[in-house]
Amino acid sequence: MFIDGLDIVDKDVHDAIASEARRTDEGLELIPSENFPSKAVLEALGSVMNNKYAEGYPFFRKKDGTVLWNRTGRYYGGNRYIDIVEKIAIERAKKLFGADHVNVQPYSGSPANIEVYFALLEFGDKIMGMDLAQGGHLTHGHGVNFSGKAYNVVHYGVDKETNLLDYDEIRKLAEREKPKLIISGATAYPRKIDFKEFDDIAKDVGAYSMADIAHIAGLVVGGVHMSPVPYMDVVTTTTHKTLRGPRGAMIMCKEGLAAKIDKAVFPGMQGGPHEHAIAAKAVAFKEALEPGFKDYARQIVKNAQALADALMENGFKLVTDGTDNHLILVDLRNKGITGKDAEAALDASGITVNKNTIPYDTGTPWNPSGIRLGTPAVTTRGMNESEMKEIASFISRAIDAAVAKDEAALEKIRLGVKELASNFPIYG
Ligand code: DSN
Repeated sequence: MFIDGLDIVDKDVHDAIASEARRTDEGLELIPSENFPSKAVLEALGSVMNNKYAEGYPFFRKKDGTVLWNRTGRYYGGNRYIDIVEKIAIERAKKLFGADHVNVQPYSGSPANIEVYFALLEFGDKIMGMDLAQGGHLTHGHGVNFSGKAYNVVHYGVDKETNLLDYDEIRKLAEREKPKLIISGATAYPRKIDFKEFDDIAKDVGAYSMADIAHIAGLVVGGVHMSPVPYMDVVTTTTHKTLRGPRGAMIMCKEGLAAKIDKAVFPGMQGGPHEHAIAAKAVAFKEALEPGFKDYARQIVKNAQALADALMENGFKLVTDGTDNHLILVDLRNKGITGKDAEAALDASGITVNKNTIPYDTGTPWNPSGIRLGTPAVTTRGMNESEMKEIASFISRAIDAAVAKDEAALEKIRLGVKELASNFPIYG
């Protein structure tokens, strides 16, 4: 039974998957939150670990908080191999980030963040996070999100002149508002974040500190961004962005918060953990512990800086005039094109980016004034600074062609992109 492959069982889905593989192979993925995990990660993800229910944990926590690693804490039988894998994932994650405690069960970044709030706060408590419109995340208190509805939110943003975080202003806001939790971390901030300063502010006003390092986790592991783990009460991250694992997330915390966090994840928010994803996380953590991962992380930043410089040479205006990390926020207002139209034109040229608001944007999230680019996926393919110059030239020509409504030029660029991409196969 069940021995036929996808091509026999479901041609529609098979063909769509094959087309998606071709799209990524022939194009350039520049969305900063995307990446290509290894075949080994994908193999674990598509394994029999998918089939098992394992509510609970691979350890038993006694009422007094003592953790017994030699006793299972599962509510279902048959979990001896699942326990092996989840324990490996936890141990590797702890080693990778130097964390006291790690919960590897969160399904993704948004659940992970909500789980932290659920663990540390009462509904209605005050939280402080970065405004989505200025580079934060939906779950950092946006009004349309659960975080903005269940909690009383105060937002900080970036300085209007410099577009940088202003820690004095953030401190003043925290002192005035006295939030119970201060969230740091961003999805569209091209500069380094001083997590120690955020933690100092939180401690001084009696708030919990939390960093969401979803975007930069791989850079933290690679030593090219400050780690918040030594300072912050809690750190969340997805596992699929710069960290280059499967889609998923994890929560790291100080030992004293471990029981609260675990209880908020299960049974507080989630049921059965996705053990196939946890197996794939374990594989990705092993890869990230290899010395070569640091070279990859360093190259992501070098590539982003080379791409930023080349874009500026091509007349693009960048928010903060450059980048220290993996991402670039382009302000398109001097180019006579919106983020939405630029995204479409680049897509037609085989270059995938996403439209994005820039700080103090007068456009809307659906049609903003910027685009967001990043280098993790092209770095994984083995590209370096010289390819970044070529990519900047493709982007510049595509934007000019879009403004001139020159579809033939877009097609020519697409062929050039395809040729460049063909030298860097993704899965061999
Ligand atoms: N959607 C992610 C991003 O693209 O930044 C954040 O969750």
